[in-house]
Amino acid sequence: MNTKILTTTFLIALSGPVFASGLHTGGHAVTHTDDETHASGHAHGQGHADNMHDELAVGMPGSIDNVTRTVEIIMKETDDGDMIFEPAALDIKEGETIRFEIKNTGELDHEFVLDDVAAIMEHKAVMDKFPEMEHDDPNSARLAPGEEGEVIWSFTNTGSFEFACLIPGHYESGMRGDVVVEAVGSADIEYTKGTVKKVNIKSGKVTIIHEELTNLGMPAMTMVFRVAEADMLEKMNAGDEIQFIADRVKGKLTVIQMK
Ligand SMILES: [Cu+2]
Repeated sequence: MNTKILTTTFLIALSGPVFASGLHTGGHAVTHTDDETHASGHAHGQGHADNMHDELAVGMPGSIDNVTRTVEIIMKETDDGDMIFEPAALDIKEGETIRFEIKNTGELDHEFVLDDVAAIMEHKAVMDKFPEMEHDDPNSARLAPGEEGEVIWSFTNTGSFEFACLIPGHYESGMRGDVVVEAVGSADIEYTKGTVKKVNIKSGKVTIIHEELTNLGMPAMTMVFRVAEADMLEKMNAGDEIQFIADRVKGKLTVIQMK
């Protein structure tokens, strides 16, 4: 009960500056403020899996049906007195839905909170003040020694994020990890250099003397391409040096981008 009284007091006291500045989205704070009138029994974090305010910079709660990958995360203390996550760095592609299978193999309680760095820092400051607080948000899991938990998260945005244990003292002892979410594709395909030999507006084709097209596994040669958009042809003249990306579109070699 102590925790709940504290939580409520804390929400009344802090619903302004701390929450509004991004610990959670604005709507989150409003939800709790409304709850005060009828719900001393509402633990912090309850009742908002069903609203759209769960979307954070780092993404949003995912559904088991859309999981693209399972990542096991171990939380524990080490013999030299550190506290760690294993692994402590994750590379994720934008659009992935990850099922974090989290295990506390240590001898103390630990938690896994996934967020952007600024929100982690604010959240941490609150936890340092109110160590009794327990979180049950979709982006977090708190586990007793030996316990296992799960967070399913959909990474809808690119960027650098963090996961951390915000139980006082744990972050300082090493309990944090980096999450980098990268865009899919854009870095994989590079522009190829070529020289326009002939443009045939009527047939919608262009002949290009090109260097190796690595994405198609095609050596340097002179070839006829279609274009993805008709106005590309208007920008091409015989003799132009261009950079382009080609791919198969409906089985035909097509210039899909050009600069
Ligand atoms: Cu911890």
